[in-house]
Amino acid sequence: MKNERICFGQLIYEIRTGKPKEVELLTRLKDPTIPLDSYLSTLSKSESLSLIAEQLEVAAAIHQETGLVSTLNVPATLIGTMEDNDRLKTLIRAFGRPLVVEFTETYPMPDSRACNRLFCELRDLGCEIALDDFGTGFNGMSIFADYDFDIVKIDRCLIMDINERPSKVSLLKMVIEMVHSFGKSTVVEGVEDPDQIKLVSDVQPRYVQGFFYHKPQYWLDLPIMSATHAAA
Ligand SMILES: [Ca+2]
Repeated sequence: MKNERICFGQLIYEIRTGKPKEVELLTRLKDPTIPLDSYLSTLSKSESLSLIAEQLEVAAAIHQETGLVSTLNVPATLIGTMEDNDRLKTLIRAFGRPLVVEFTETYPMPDSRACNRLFCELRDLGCEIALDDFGTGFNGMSIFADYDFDIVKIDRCLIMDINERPSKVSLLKMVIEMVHSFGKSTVVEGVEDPDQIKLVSDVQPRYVQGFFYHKPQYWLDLPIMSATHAAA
């Protein structure tokens, strides 16, 4: 059916143990001819909230079956009026389980006081707050001082070609150490091959995700779900 959504997931692994820690839920469309980004950009706030409600149902099923925490992409447009914030909080309060909420780095970022107030309220509901796609938004380093994120997800652009460009290893190391010095956690995104995972592991982010482990796939087909189903 046109515009019918499917929920995909990609596991996020802890570097120290090599075990899956969280699962990022991702929207896909059944009709592959519709570009996803333009579809998502046309959603009204109400439609974005419906999409989040759908993903929370999946997050609840995954948590119930595997204990894994889900991470959801929430558009920064929902950091708006008190009414928008309340609608988001109502959904998350009803969900009632631990959750990670990712906000993509945009330029310019919404007002830091409004963001931090919402982040604080979401934290009270059991959420951790992640900054998504760091390295693509041209906000500069002050973003870490101004915005109260718990987790920084480092965009794949910082590790692309890292095998051929040693200077990128130094850059990644510097970013990770700086983020950790602010007391925040790190996820490196887009790790694709064994050489990259070796280089990335050496600079010690907390978590990694990428094609090296697996491509995003329908949530019921995730390795962790299949293992649970096979064991059942
Ligand atoms: Ca994301």
